[in-house]
Amino acid sequence: MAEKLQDPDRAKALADLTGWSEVDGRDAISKTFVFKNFNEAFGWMSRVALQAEKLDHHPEWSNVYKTVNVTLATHDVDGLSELDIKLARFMDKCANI
Ligand code: H2B
Repeated sequence: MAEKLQDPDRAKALADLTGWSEVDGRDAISKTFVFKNFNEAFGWMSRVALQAEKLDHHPEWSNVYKTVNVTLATHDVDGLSELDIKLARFMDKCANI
């Protein structure tokens, strides 16, 4: 079972991420990824989906053409856990950020 991240670990983990924002009114983080085209966006989503299954940790996301809006939170703990940080890092790595 994932554990909810608490400060100072939470603050440190968020400070190490690039381009992720805290969501208003909710213990979650979000980021908008913009790719060159739909193929790039959907290819990235496919790679992330496989990793999400492996981690048993799934993003909230939506896609319009080359843009993917992502929110990460751990529903089981109603907040952020290390799994969200792992998945955020994987998403950034796959998007070459
Ligand atoms: N994804 C996310 N983002 N949060 C969760 O708490 C979560 C999940 N729980 N994927 C997993 C699945 C859980 O429901 C299964 C039973 O392990």
